[in-house]
Amino acid sequence: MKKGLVLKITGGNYTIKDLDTNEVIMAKASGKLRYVRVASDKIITVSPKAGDIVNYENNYIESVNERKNSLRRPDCANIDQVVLIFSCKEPDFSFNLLDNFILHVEKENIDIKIVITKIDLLNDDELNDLKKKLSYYESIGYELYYTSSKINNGIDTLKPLFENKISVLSGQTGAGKSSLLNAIDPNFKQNTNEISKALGRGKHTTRTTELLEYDNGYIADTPGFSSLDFFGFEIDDLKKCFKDFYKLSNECRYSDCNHINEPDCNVKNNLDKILKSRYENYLKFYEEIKKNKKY
Ligand SMILES: Nc1nc2c(ncn2[C@@H]2O[C@H](COP(=O)(O)OP(=O)(O)OP(=O)(O)O)[C@@H](O)[C@H]2O)c(=O)[nH]1
Ligand SMILES: [Mg+2]
Ligand SMILES: [Zn+2]
Repeated sequence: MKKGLVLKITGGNYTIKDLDTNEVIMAKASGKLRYVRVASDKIITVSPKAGDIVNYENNYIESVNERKNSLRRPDCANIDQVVLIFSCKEPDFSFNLLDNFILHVEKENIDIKIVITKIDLLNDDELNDLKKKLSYYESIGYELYYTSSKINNGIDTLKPLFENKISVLSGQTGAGKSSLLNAIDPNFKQNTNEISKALGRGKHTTRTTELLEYDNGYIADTPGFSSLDFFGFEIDDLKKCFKDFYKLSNECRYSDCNHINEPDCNVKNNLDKILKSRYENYLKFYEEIKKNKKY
């Protein structure tokens, strides 16, 4: 059996790269791989996704190798780092969506970097104001980068981040993921599209996850999202994945403290050091997850 890396999937056609010959070929998945198995409350997806190492023969994928990790949104496996792409304007920057994306990636325990795009659309005061707020994320361990693909600002600083890694660009639709890839390497020629003025967001220009070769690694362009659900989340996931809160929580009086109404909560005692929107988003996500659990 030959081994290949899945680069892209379009309508049941798999683009895979043979790991011995480096040849890129088209393949189909054998019947047994084309379903999703539900075991107790866990969903085990056995269909190959981008980033999977598969075993194949005669242009048919027969099995999927064990994954190091896997994301559902965007749909991708074996990721070394997720680079979250958020525009400072058009669409407007959203702390809620940023915290939500961080939560989803932290749940899979994958490294995160944050890139703020379209800085050409802000004046100096606006940009400094955003930087000040976002410095909170640096203080809790997330590297932050500011770029403009349009005026080629900050792009060179990003390039070394991708060496030898499978990186996934993920984030809000219309934030400029595909544009950023084209700025990093014009040979990528990814499709880009105006954001909708009426909806204030992107038009889902990128429809499918695609791994692009770069610097001994791969960068995945992915479809953006305007919101993310909490499917499969437990309150415990939330508490762990807000890693700034998690660090503080070992000094909460109760070990199962939710950091909401409990007495002697070390998170609440430190609210003056936590970005206000971050705690508010925590509360919103808490309510959402609880609501989902009721059904
Ligand atoms: N002013 C400005 N516009 C940008 C910049 N980067 C991207 N854009 C514009 O933003 C729009 C959306 O860019 P895309 O690259 O298609 O966004 P995307 O994140 O790939 O969107 P989806 O594929 O739908 O998720 C396009 O009209 C781009 O020209 C930038 O740095 N500055
Ligand atoms: Mg795109
Ligand atoms: Zn607490």
